[in-house]
Amino acid sequence: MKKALITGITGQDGSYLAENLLSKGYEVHGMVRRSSTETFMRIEHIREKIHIHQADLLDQLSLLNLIEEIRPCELYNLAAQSFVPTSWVQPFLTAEFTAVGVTRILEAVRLVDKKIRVYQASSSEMFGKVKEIPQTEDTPFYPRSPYGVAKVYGHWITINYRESYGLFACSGILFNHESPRRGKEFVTRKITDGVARIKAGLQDKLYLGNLEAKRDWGYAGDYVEAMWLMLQQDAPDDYVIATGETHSVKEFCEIAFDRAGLDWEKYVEIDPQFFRPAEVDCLVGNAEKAQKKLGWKRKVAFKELVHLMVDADLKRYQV
Ligand code: NAP
Ligand code: F7E
Repeated sequence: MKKALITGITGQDGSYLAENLLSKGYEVHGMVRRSSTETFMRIEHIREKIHIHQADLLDQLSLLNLIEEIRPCELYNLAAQSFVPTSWVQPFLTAEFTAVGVTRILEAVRLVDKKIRVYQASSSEMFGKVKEIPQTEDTPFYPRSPYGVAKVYGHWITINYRESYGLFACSGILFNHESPRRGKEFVTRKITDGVARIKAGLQDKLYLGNLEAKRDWGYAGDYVEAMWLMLQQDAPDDYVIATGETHSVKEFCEIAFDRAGLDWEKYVEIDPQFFRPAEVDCLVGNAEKAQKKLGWKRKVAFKELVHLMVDADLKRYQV
């Protein structure tokens, strides 16, 4: 039985990846950091089928001991401080988790067993103020937040360990991917949760920032399959995972409110606190390499994604 270790298993992607690997027959191990209350909501339904271990990206020895104990065939490093606005408030912590944390994982793998295959969760935020449209694996980076800068470090240290030590380490440059399990601070889930709360009479308005920002939004369930595919290849490589379409926050609002029979313009208000010190205006990825080499294809289209997220939130509020 193949063993996988997932850091960030309590997050959106970690929970979908754990389900995906269980369905493929893997023994799934998840790394969680210690907190005063458990954050296992997303993995509650599979809690009995997976193995949970405590360790922290900040603590090198805990990572080394964990990898030595489990000896996974595959390691998916999904843990990170992943919310862009927080990276301006806590830039050092973001660098420790999201950048240097990657080196700690790679060092632990190098010392324990160089045959462990590693997936690093890189991000389209690395493209930031884009140098090329659409963005590919060869597009130069221009990150626009401490988060984006930290991810650039994580990307290059992954490549460096591959080239320096021959690790099977892949960097997946994933564009935004969403689901009903998305954290409520991210714009898509903030909108779909807001729609459901408005419909249920629990709030009157939804306060947002830059409605003109455009993103290439896909479904998280489709994207975790790409992570797995990268680690099944003969040689390690880096891949862009995206839909090739871009949509504005305003467009997302229109479709989401419409799904609940509401007119978005009556409810959405602009609040300057949600604007960023430096914005990423428009992202759109070209996933041709992943399509050709991995045979990866997204299954859920944009409108379908918005609908499934709104429907899940309406159901949660029973409206
Ligand atoms: P998420 O929901 O925010 O999950 C982040 C996970 O990291 C959580 O399980 C969190 O644990 C864990 N974590 C944070 N700091 C940690 C630490 N010091 N030690 C151990 N664990 C720690 O993020 P996601 O959306 O699933 O994204 C997964 C990864 O892909 C992240 O690296 C993110 O930056 C990257 N990414 C995401 C997207 C996207 O659109 N979703 C796109 C590109 C790249 P707690 O439960 O304890 O907080
Ligand atoms: O913002 C605009 C905001 O926070 C998207 C992370 O998973 O994807 C995510 O990062 C856009 C931005 O995601 C609000 O200004 C408007 O332009 O949902 P978001 P993100 O910053 O793109 C990448 C790929 C990652 O790697 C990250 O980990 O929406 N926006 N109004 C707003 N955003 C938020 N959060 N809240 C608003 O009220």
